[in-house]
Order: sequence, then structure tokens, then C-alpha cells
Amino acid sequence: MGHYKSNLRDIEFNLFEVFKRQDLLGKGPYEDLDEDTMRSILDEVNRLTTGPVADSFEDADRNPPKFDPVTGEVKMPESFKKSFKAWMDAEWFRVDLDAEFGGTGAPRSLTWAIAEQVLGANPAIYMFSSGPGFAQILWHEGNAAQKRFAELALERQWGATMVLTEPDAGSDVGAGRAKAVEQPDGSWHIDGVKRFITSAEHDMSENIFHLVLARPEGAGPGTKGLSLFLVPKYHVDLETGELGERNGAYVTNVEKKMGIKASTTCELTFGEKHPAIGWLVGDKHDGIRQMFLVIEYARMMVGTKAIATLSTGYLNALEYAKERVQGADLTQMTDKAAPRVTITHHPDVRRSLLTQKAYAEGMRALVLLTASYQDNVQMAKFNGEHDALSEKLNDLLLPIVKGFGSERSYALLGAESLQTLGGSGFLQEYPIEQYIRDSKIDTLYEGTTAIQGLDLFFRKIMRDQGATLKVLADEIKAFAASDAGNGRLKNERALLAKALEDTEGIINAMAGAAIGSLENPKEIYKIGLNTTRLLLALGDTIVAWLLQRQAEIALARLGGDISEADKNFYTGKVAAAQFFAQTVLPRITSDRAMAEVTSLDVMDVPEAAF
Ligand code: ST9
Ligand code: FAD
Repeated sequence: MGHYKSNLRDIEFNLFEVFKRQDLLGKGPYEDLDEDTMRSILDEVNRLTTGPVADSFEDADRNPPKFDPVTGEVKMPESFKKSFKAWMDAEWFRVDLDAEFGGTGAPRSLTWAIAEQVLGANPAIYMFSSGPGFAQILWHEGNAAQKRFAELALERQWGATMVLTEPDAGSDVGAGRAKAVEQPDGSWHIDGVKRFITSAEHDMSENIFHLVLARPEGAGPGTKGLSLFLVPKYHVDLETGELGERNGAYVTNVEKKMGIKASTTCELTFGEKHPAIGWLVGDKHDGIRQMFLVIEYARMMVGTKAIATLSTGYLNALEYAKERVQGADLTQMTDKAAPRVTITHHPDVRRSLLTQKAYAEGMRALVLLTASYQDNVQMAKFNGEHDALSEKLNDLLLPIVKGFGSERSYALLGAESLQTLGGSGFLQEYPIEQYIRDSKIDTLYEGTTAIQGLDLFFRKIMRDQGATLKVLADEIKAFAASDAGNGRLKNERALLAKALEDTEGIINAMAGAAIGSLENPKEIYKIGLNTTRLLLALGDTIVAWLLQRQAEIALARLGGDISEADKNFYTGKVAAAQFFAQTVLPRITSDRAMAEVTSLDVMDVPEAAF
């Protein structure tokens, strides 16, 4: 058995019982898809990801890619290449693509259900395999020549990168100094050094194309002065598809890292040896908007990666706990001759396991809820319409999937999943220590948690005066006020209503500071002191709601004639929802209290006093 423990039963429960994705199939953009086909795709992906894709997870960590500073080339571990080939040969990336760009026309919810499994099994495989997705964005945004380039990139399975970060421009992308100078033939010469670029060098595809943010000479400051350029590693004859000369973008270093070692993190230098020639994407200066098309997707990917890792961490911990015999049952603690029991008998282990289960399954539902709004957007687009509300709900949830998902997953993997194994968890014999190392990055890249919190409050809540949040909050309120689950969820629905009220209390305190800042600009610090708190509180509230929606369905199923396996599955759903409401939600009341008494004291502490 490999390290990766998928949870296909729960993925399918979300897709078909909670979010009813089958109702979308057989029509519109999904005309050729039915429920059986969707289930068989998920089965096949499960087979691949638990097998060949997961196979190199450990080996590529212990024997990471090798960088040659003389040639600037990278040799990937053979085991990893094998996994990558197995994944790319299966061409499941096509499920992600639009029908008009060689895709199969599938709902986003299916693509994220597939992504979860790859990201849980071997996340670096997903990073390296995103070339076709990047190509699709280029195809949508590009001019005729770039569209042709994108088609070749898809056909030849070229790798791709997103190139924003520089030594002095991380969170602050607008501080980027990489320069673009227009040439008489309409091309651009790019100069500068970018760092931390994922997948910028490897030996698994014949070409790699970089989507690079750089500032055209004379352009204004900040992100709005940046433009997006297509910079291929090798030039391409667009008629024949043949590769031409080497372009002047070279990897000049590959970082040594704490985790996700199979994924190459590169310094990429432009125009040092010879010109790095780039092409302005879509012939227009609209770089930051264009790059955010990639970023939005990548933020969803990072949150899904974190949550997938927590899920397999939990399932590994559960397997261990069911077998590990240690100590007597607490009711017999004074009887030294009492029989020893498996650790699942101990209340504290149960607390830990149920916390892991509730978060892993609740956050999976959060990913698939977000994906279901993406389905709506996709359906509307197919019908020539624009589903603005679903688009906004998706935008609202993205920082929560990414920021909340990664924070909770990383914290739980260390504090709970590894802890369940005792000292054994600390050993490399088990995968959890690697999960922890590999998932720390999720709170950092694609915008740190602080950036997600700012995005959530200022861009996603304040910008439309809370209108989109209100739609979601009203849905949660209606659920809490309903008789869902009857008496079995009555207490939990009351806890949910209170949690939502407290989360709104946090937002009100922050909105008050926003108004106060019009008179006293320093009041805005009170918002910055609470953005992460809000991100986590809102995430917990939404997860509690989703778990209770699941529990309502589970209770109805438990009333029918079902198999033993289903009985266990649904019983677990009810238990997780109740446990989460009772043990996590009450903390939001104290979060609200802290938000309401936020003062500027922290900001007045002299730096030297830290
Ligand atoms: C990185 C990569 O970390 C890690 C892993 C890579 C793995 C690669 C594989 C990924 C797979 C993806 C493949 C794609 C496939 C697709 C497939 C499809 C089938 N939402 O607030 P302002 C825009 S990469 C949307 O004033 P500042 C917007 O245009 C490095 N747009 O910002 C806005 O204009 P307007 C990641 C947004 O103060 C404009 O920006 N680095 C959003 O100038 C200006 O907005 C980071 O993520 C949004 N949420 O700059 C940087 N926000 O307002 C983190 C902004 O007119 N830092 N825009 O609409 C930030 O995000 C900062 O907040 C900042 C601030 C840079 C935006
Ligand atoms: P900084 O921006 O210096 O942040 C340092 C600390 O300050 C953080 O805690 C941050 O939250 C906080 N902070 C900064 N600004 C603010 C603010 N305004 N308010 C509150 N707190 C703030 N980049 C790419 O372009 N392409 C890639 O493919 C890519 N892949 C990566 C892979 C790895 C393994 C790593 C480590 C990074 C990668 N990155 C990539 C870069 C990544 O997106 C940045 O590291 C990230 O955006 C943070 O920037 P920084 O490291 O410069 O940290």
C-alpha cells in the first residue's frame, strides 16, 4: 500500500448527494457526461493516484531534483519521471480544459475532485502538469500567434510557469523591477531576475513557456504598470511547431527547501547571456488582470492541496490508531491488570481524530461548494449569459479556501495527525512528517495568509458593501432557522446561528474601524489586526454549516434501509457535524470579543521593544 489514502466515498458524497452535480449532466456544456461516466473517471483517477502517481512521493523527497549550475539544467529523479509520465499519458488534464480547446467539457466540480487526488498523492506532479491549463489561459488571452503557440503547447505537453516574484517584490508584486523594452519587430526584450519560480526548469518536457510580469519602459508604478509577456525557453516555428534557438531566460539557481522538494523552485534570470525575447500577451498592457486569471486558479489549487494533505494525514493517523494498543481504558485506569486497548478507546485520541475528520471533510465540502459556483459560471457562459452572483461567491470563497484551508490543514497535520502516532509520527517511516514539510508552503505561496485576509475583507467584503457575503450569510441563517435534522441538529443549528452572529460582529467591528479611518487614518490598523481572525472565523462558520448540511442528508439516509458501510459513513457524518459545532464554534464568541476591544496599543509599541 502506498502512502496516499484517498477518500473517494466522501468526494462522491459531496458531488452527488450534497451538491447534486448529476442534475447538471447530459445537457449544455456537459452533454456527453453522465453520472456513471463521472464516477468511473473518479475511480480511474483514484487507481492512478493511489498507485503510480503516489509511488515516487517519498523517493523524490529523499533524492530531489539535481541542478547543474554550469548548464542551468535540472535532472529530475527517475521515479518521479515515471509518475509524471503515468499521469500525463492518461491525459486527465483534458477534463480541466474547455471543449473548444481540446477539453472534454466537464464541470469544475469534477476537475477539482480529480485535482484533490493528485494533490494529495504527489502535489509536485500537479504543479509540473499544469502546462495545458496555462496554455488555455494563453489561448483565451493571446493574439493569433499566441493562440497557435498555445495549441502547440497543449499538443506537445510543454511545461509552464507563472513569473511574478522578485527578490524585492514578493507580496508586493507591484514593486517588481523586471524591465521590458520594445523592439522594432514588435517583440520585447525582458531584463531582470525573478525568484522562487515553480517548475522553471526540469527535463520532463521539450519546452517550457514562462508567463512573465515585467514593466515596459516608461510604464507607471505598481501592479497596474506591469504587463504580461510570453517568454518561451526555446523559440518555436509556429508553422511547423519545430523548436528553434534557445531563448535568453536561464535558471541560475534552484532552492534547497524544507518540503515539496520534487517541485523545482528556481531563480530565473532574463537577458544576461543573450536577449530574453518575450511577446506581449494579447497585444495589450493588461498584465495584472491577465496574471490573476492564473492566480485565481492557483489559489484554489493551493487550498485544495492543503486540504487533500490533511485528509490523507488523517486517514493515515486513523489507520495507525485502530491498530496501536497502548494503555487501559480510562474507566479502568486504576486497575493495573486491566486489558490494554487500542488508542481509539482513549477520549483524547477520539477528540483528536474527530477534529481531523471534521476539518478534512468540512473543508473538502468547502472546495466543492466553491467549485459548484464555478460550475454555474461555466454553465452561464455556455448559454451566452453571465452569472455575476456565482462569480462573486466564488471570489469571496477563494481566500477562504486558500488562506483558511492552508492554515487549518498545516496546524492540524502537526498538532493532531502526527501526534496520533506518538513518537512513530516523527519518523520518516510514516508519511506524516513529509506531509507537514510539504504543506507548510501552502500558507505562503500564492499570497500569504495575511494577504488572503486583506483580500477577503477589503476586496471581497468591503468593495461591494457586504452584498455577496450577505447572500451566503442569509443562506446559512435560513439553514440555522430551519428544522434540518429535526431534534438531532437543533443544538448545533443554534450554535451555528450564534457563530454567524459573532462572525458578523467581527466584521462590524472592522467596518467601524474603516469608517473611523476616514477621520483618523490610524484606525485602519484595527482592521489589519483582525483580518486573519476574520478569515479563520468565517472559514469555521462556513465549514460548520457545510458539515450540518451533510449531517441532515446523513440522518435521512440513516432512517432508510442501508448497508453496514453506509451506516458507518453516515453515522460519522452526524458525529463530525455535532462535534465541530460543539467544540469549534463557541471559540468565535471570544474572537468577536477580541475584535471588539482591538486598540492601537500594538501599533504604538516601539520596534526596539519587540
Ligand atoms: C506563486 C506560485 O506563488 C505558487 C505555485 C505555482 C504552481 C503552478 C501551478 C499552478 C496551476 C495554475 C495553472 C493555471 C491553469 C488554469 C486552468 C484553467 C482550466 N482577484 O488590490 P490592488 C488584480 S505565484 C482578482 O490594487 P496592489 C486586479 O486586476 C506568486 N484580481 O493590488 C486589480 O485591479 P482592480 C503569487 C485581483 O496593491 C489589480 O490586481 N503571488 C485580485 O496593486 C490591483 O489590485 C501572489 O499571489 C483578486 N483577488 O497589489 C502575490 N487582487 O482592482 C500576493 C488583485 O482594478 N499579493 N487583483 O480590479 C497580492 O495578492 C497583493 O494583494 C497584490 C497587491 C499584489 C494584488
Ligand atoms: P514577503 O512578502 O516578504 O512577506 C514576509 C511576511 O510579511 C509574510 O508573513 C507576509 O504575510 C507579511 N506581509 C508582507 N506584506 C504584508 C502586508 N501588506 N500586510 C501584512 N503582512 C504582510 N512566485 C512566483 O512568482 N511564481 C512561482 O511559481 C512561485 N513559486 C513559489 C514556490 C515556493 C516554494 C516559494 C517559497 C515561493 C514561490 N513563489 C512564487 C513566491 C511566493 O508567492 C512568495 O514567496 C509569496 O508571495 C510571499 O512573498 P515573500 O516570500 O517575498 O514574502
